[in-house]
Amino acid sequence: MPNRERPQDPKRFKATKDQLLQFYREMLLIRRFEERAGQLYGLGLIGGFCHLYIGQEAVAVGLQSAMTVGKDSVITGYRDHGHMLAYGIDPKVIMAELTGRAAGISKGKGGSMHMFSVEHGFYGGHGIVGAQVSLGTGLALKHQYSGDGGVCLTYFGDGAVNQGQVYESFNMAQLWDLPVIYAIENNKYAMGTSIERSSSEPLLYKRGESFRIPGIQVDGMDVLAVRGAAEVALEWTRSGKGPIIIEFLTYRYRGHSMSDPAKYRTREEVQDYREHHDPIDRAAKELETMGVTEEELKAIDKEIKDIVVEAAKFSEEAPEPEVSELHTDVLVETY
Ligand SMILES: Cc1ncc(C[n+]2csc(CCOP(=O)(O)OP(=O)(O)O)c2C)c(N)n1
Ligand SMILES: [Mg+2]
Repeated sequence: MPNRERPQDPKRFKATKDQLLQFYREMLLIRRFEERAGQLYGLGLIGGFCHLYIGQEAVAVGLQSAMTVGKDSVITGYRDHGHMLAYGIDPKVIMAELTGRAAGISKGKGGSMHMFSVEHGFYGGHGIVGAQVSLGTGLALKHQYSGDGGVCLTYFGDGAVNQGQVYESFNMAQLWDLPVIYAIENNKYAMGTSIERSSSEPLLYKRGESFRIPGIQVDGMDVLAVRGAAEVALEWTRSGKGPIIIEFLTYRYRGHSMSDPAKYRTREEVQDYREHHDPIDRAAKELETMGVTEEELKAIDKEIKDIVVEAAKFSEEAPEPEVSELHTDVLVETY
């Protein structure tokens, strides 16, 4: 019988000081890592595409904090460095992948958009908009089939949401009660196209209605609201009720990729988000009310900067892949 039950309304997560400090640290790591990646790109050390996650940190950090590495799986598009950092993957091997070095997580052959770590249950890193939705639904089928209790967290954007394969996936996921959380990161733009220009139904959490998939909308600039929604979604999927959609209202501060003329939005709009809705500033203010001092926050900043400096140094000094690696990992088998 089709499911008509609704998930409960998510509540803002009541974090302890230590939990919020951890979220703060992880968001700051993503911010500083991405800033450094932007600089390395400018210096010509990173080739190809590079999509930064700056502004959206609370989504990956809040969601990943509720997942179980080793049991659950995660898949996303090309804006993937932040998700990997939030999943606890070593910044050094991510940065080395960006600079195309053999020590990179995809041996320096995947670059910014194609990073994987099966060990962490991280299945990429996909350049084809929307492709990760059907793949993520397949990963959920694997969890169900093998009875491993895992859930697949499938991220995609407000642009990907208009892709046809998304709806074929929704249909199957609901029909088979697959354990998948569809996390829509609505940062209001798909390259230079605003959601108003592209979507006849801009309330993206409703996109599962014709498949009877419940959806909730959450402030994606508030890490505790994100974590609260993650708890509801996990309870729903883990108890066998099938898929759920969460729409995160978020914003990217930088261009779509490093080569973006940014003519489709005003500076004032970006400034407003940076000044009034920044997820890291918000967490810092909340930590201060919990008794964390400015000095303690500065010490964390220093600690994070050191990690990023070390990752950048590693990524610049590590050797490039051998020429003999050019034809490896192209096909699973040799023909
Ligand atoms: C199938 C396909 N069509 C078009 C593109 C070109 N493209 C790359 S990113 C992008 C926009 C996607 O926007 P969104 O889903 O909102 O994700 P965001 O970049 O905002 O994270 C497009 C159209 C592509 N990579 N794949
Ligand atoms: Mg978008």
